[in-house]
Amino acid sequence: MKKSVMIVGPTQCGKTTLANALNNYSGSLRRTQDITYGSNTIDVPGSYIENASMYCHLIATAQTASHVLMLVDQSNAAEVYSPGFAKSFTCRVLGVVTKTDLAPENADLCFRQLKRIGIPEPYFWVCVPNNIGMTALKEHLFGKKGAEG
Ligand SMILES: Nc1nc2c(ncn2[C@@H]2O[C@H](COP(=O)(O)OP(=O)(O)O)[C@@H](O)[C@H]2O)c(=O)[nH]1
Ligand SMILES: [Mg+2]
Repeated sequence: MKKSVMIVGPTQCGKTTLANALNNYSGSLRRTQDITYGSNTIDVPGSYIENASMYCHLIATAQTASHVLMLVDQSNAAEVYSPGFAKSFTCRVLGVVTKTDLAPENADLCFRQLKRIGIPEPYFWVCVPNNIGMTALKEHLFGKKGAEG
């Protein structure tokens, strides 16, 4: 079975937007309360990281993932992850900063938050609507060939 990329982050941080881009899907955004399986992605609702009681489900779901992307929204850099949380996953964890077109003054907060979660560098700084940082992220996840489609 092909392994997917699991996307986690708080509500409204841009998970579904990023998932659609990684699936090369350009349809409308849907608000979901459930885990959404795309061709390459597992889009996890914000409630899973906003409630510590859901962490076990998150970790179980990650069993089918090649990578976990932990998103931090540059426009709203509130702390949402427990310190060291990235260490709960056995697959590779990547730190992704979303909405880098907004609130550049929060960039350093985002960087420090990813560090505190326990994610090693490099981090990926993206703005999906402007197609910033997406080639680098896709190449990292899918290789050069996979980044083209
Ligand atoms: N300015 C800006 N808005 C974004 C970006 N990515 C997503 N959004 C917007 O942020 C809102 C929430 O995005 P969504 O993908 O639904 O977030 P989710 O709740 O994490 O799935 C939507 O209105 C998106 O259009 C970005 O890079 N820049
Ligand atoms: Mg969503």
